[in-house]
Amino acid sequence: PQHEHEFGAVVEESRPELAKPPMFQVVLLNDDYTPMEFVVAVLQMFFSMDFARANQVMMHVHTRGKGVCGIYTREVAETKVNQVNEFSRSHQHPLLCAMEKVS
Ligand code: TYC
Repeated sequence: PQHEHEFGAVVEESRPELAKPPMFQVVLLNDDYTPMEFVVAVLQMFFSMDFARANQVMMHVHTRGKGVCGIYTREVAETKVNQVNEFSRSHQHPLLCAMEKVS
């Protein structure tokens, strides 16, 4: 709560945290056609990964079928999914990005 100090300053005290928002994993799915270099570029551009990390995650998806790109609140996750899928479609690649609620 806010408190007015005796000299007029408004002091913000700490207050209990609100309930934690639901979190969502953004995942990439493997397919047989999207070039590996394109997936690596997507991970660097939309998920701020360096080249080495992007290659690790791409190879995880390639060998395991699916991989986590990041964990975000609902709106951020939705935006990432839409941006990645629109970008992939605009380059005629079938790469699929999706979101999954955590726990
Ligand atoms: N399997 C693809 C290939 O061999 C590469 C790939 C990796 C595609 C990850 C999608 O999410 C993906 N060219």
